[in-house]
Amino acid sequence: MTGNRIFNMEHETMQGPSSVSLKGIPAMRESVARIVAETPVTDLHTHLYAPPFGSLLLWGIDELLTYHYLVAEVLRAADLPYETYWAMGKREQADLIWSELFIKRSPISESCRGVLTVLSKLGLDVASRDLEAYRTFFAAQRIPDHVDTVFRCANIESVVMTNDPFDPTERPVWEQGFQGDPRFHAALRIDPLLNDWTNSCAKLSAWGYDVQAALNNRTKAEVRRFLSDWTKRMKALYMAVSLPPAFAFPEESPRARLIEACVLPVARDHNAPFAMMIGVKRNVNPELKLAADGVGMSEVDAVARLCAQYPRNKFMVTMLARENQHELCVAARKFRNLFLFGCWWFLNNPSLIEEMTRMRFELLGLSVAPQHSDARVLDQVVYKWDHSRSIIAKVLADKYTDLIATGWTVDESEIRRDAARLLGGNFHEFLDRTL
Ligand code: RAT
Ligand code: ZN
Repeated sequence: MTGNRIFNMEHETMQGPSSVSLKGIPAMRESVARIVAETPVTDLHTHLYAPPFGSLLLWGIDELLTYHYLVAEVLRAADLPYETYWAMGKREQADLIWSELFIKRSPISESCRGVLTVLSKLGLDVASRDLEAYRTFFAAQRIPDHVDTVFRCANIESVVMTNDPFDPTERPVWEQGFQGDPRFHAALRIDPLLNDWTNSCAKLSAWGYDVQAALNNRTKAEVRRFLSDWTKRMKALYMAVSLPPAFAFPEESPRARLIEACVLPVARDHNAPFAMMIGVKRNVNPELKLAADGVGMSEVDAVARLCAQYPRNKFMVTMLARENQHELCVAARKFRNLFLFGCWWFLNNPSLIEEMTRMRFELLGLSVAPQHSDARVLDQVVYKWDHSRSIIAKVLADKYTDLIATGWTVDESEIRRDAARLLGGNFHEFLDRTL
């Protein structure tokens, strides 16, 4: 072989492997891919904000490049002290990430590839590798028009935000009476309350709630009032928390006692699910700041005990460790009040999404929400959903292939119905369900 062969789109040939020779299967696969792409999504967990939240809504190329998933990657690749990176301005950090992860090496990681998918879907010339041209494009966009463009491009109907009443930047927007935006639903995020009761207790007290560090009855009633006030103020679809691998229930800890005495009763009153995202080891390497967190195996039994003990509460659960997924699926078979969602964070990679989606379909049929985006930057929903949709379509088509092999028939209206369930319908149905 001589020279440096260059591969580009013009010369690419796409021939998918087809081990199935049944007549009609290739046409079915095409229909599934098209229908899944055409089905609008309700993205049930993101870190996006509606435009009135101002600078909390991140978007554009420099935000895409400095996504914390890529920060972790650049600080492996680049030979520079952590503090040098953190002392840089955003644009300079983005330049470094572009140079180290896209130019000096091929951008094959899922987070790098995601940036390219976004650029390509927004109509930019990825082959040019012209970062300044991308900056010029984004500088010409205006929020909220850009929100419409991105939602259209990702075919998203609405997203659920992550709303933290303890966040000093976000809190005032709610207090000033943010009236909501049908494209951005709220979720009441209560990590500080459950994972750091000592500091949160002081804050609640400063905000006029009659609470004390000792969780006496008065304090519990006041925490319930706080949760209820914020659920109503935000019109929150659910309450949510992220939890460490060591999460246990029941337990003599403030967290478990607050869940039992405050979170679950308020959730029941509002018929709202309690979402638990379990398995994150916070701050494994503090030098990485937002990118500092890791993963560990968790106790599925803690989830099962909650579901068994509180059959009238609804639980949404995602776990971060790959090793927990099978046991979690089996737990969901046992409890109708347990709804599994998403391939969270370090699991949001094609090989793992495919494995998890296959396992969930095989054990739970269509009764899950196979994905959420976790997008922190508006434009990311374009890649997160493009990549996930094609995997969901592939696995779904494999399952239909198996059905067709038995003599069963599948028509387009049924494919449409199933896709609508997976990309939003199941979530809405679970929200509406009364147990
Ligand atoms: O996926 C992420 O961006 C993480 O940093 C976390 O925010 C995680 O998804 C969470 O919600 O805690
Ligand atoms: Zn998240």
